[in-house]
Amino acid sequence: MAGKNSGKAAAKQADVDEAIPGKPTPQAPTVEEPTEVRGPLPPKPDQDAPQTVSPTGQATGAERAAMAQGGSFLTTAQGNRLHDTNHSLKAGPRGPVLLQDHHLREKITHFDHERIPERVVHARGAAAHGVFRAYGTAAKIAKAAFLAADVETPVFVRFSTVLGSRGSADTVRDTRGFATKFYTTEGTFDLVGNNIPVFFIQDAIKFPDVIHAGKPHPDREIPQAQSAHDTFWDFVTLHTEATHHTLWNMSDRGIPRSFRMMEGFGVHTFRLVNAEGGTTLVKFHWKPRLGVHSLVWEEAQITNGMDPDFHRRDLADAIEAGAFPQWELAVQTFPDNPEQTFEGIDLLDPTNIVPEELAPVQPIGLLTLNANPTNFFAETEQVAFHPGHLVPGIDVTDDPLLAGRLFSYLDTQITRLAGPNFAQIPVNRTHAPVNDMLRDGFHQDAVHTGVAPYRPNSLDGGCPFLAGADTGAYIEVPVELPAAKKVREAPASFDDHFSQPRRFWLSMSPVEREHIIGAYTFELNKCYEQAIKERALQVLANIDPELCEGVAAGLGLPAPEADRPLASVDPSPALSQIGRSWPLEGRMIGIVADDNGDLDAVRDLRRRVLEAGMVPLVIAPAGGKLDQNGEPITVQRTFATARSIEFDAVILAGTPGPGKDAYGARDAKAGDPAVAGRTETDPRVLLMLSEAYRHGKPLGGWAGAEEVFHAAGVPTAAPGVALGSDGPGTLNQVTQLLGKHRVWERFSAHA
Ligand code: HDE
Repeated sequence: MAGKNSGKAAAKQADVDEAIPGKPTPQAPTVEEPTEVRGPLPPKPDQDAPQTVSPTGQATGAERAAMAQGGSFLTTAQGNRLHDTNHSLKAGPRGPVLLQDHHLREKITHFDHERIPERVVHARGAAAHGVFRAYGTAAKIAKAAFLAADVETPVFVRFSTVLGSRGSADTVRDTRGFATKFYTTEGTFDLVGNNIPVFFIQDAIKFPDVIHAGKPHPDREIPQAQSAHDTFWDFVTLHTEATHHTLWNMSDRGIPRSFRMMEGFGVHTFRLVNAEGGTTLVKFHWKPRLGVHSLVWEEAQITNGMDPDFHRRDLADAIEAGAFPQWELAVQTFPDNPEQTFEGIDLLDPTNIVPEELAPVQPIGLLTLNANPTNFFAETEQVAFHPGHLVPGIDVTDDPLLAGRLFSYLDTQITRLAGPNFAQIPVNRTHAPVNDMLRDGFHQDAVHTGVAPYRPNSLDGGCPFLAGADTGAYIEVPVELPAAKKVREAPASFDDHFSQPRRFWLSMSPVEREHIIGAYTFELNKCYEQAIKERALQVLANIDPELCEGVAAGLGLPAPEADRPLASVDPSPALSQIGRSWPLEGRMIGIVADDNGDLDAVRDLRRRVLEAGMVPLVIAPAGGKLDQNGEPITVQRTFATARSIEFDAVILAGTPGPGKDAYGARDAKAGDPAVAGRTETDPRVLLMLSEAYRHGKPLGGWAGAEEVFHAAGVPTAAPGVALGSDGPGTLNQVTQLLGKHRVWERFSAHA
């Protein structure tokens, strides 16, 4: 319709003047309806909606998706067919390359520009597509269409670490990003959260500072993706508001077992608005169906070397296997009082949580991730989140950290995605109709029609019109603000930096406290500056003397006294990760096997592990198949490629009988000089068992397994070592143990 009016560009000036509001417009067309909005931009033919091989085996366009290109012939970007892409055009086979080789120039030029700047933070990430189904339980407090009962909304979720570069390892000690893009019918809503519910700073103006402190040192650019260095600890001990977030980072939350097994938090307090205009303050939570689980520190460090893509692989493998990760979206609700506090907790201070025991976490919908991205760059790398992408029914509060974020995300994409049109990139395209007046700019893909991208106008029939509350407009809540002076100050309530950390510490079980002490001790021992270590101990003394003394002992320094009264707070049991049993879907069970052993038992064990929804990985001296007489068993890991970190539990299956070499003889046969002539269990198997034991993982075996455990230094009477009489019985014991994630009794401080 806009195009229809373009002929009016030649309208006489007098007609235009008369169309301006306020002037009589006798000839102006009467427009009853707004211009037809155009639908979301369709994907380009070569950028169809992401397709993956369906995890349940129904391939949806898989053949096409599996190929890098469509069509039979290789072409240039302009569609000219090519007959050679391996030789440059030369003056004779040994002669100089000719400048006129347009294919060479196009190929190299395009390659030269393949990289874009990585994200300034959260550069390392992995993502998946999915669907969010609302329970309708939030409909009374939020009018957002996607929160109404049973509405299904497509989503794209990106998980990330914060400090590391794009190629850094996954299992570093760090906060994890948990950013969700909901493609709702009313426009895109982004919930850009983290796996830790609080933040280091209370005011966005310090964000460049905290990130400069956490990133590698500017001279040598080391260490990569680590907080264990002087500048980080310098910052967080000088800005004690960072104490709470730092404590969470030093807890097991800083090293999640899997993206599938971590919580997510919106961090800030948001304001929900219902159809009647009533408002409620809320904090958003994501609750994983598989529970909240972590690695242990040594395991995380080994993983960084053995499998730096551990979390990325885990997410993709689980989805491909059909073990779709799920989270419930939930809210804590608070009355929208003018003080914006709840039970004395300042809701505008992003270093605070509200304990679940004070404000229950109420589920409002279910997120299921069910498809891997088709192309990492197109989707995971180019996705652009923004906390300001809001829909009617969800508004922001005056948290000063959130205010800075509302500026930063849009701004950063302009550099990262080279211009202001990144909303047109397929993964960023809204699923709601678009009718904006934004024009031109780098990478403008739309061919806009009409001549009047301004309002009001007379040339495009006065369109587009503006919506009101009854026609789905986003209208900010008209919050009343107290009369105030313009100042650079924080409220006095932002000064309490220790009572919330103390609550967290008191809520931890003994083994979790032991891990926290270990983490602080490790990180501070990596610092060079004595003054920083001493300042850190003072901060810890203000949280709790046991914490401070434990770390001081590890640093070889005296423990200072608290320089203020310790806060009197109740623990929040919900903060502990230990004590419950959880589903085991997608857990990795290492099955150590050998041609020498009972392969029927190995086959049976594999089947039972699969039936329990877990993943069996057979580990044997060499690759290929284990095959005595029956159906061959595929070997997934050899003694050289396996390491304990990959498995949640290890079972010695079908141990060779007495007098036979257990797990080792075949290597010697395979001619591996490192083990030639060995007649004992391969040391790599022993290492795997002793590591798994040290990391609190369930171990199992039967028949001759006891001897192998002894050789590995694993006491068979220790908790969590399941010695059964056969495979099924052993597996039963192992799965019981695994439901609690780890054998906590193995750590010196018991849960
Ligand atoms: Fe971010 N943050 N952030 N952040 N953030 C970015 O935006 C920023 C903060 C979070 O997977 C950047 O697109 C400021 C809190 C996630 O693409 C940037 C402040 C929380 C992601 C930015 C914060 C987050 C980012 C870099 C302090 C949890 C990754 C690239 C005021 C609630 C999103 C980008 C993805 C990314 C700014 C603090 C979460 C620079 C200024 C608090 C999950 O715009």
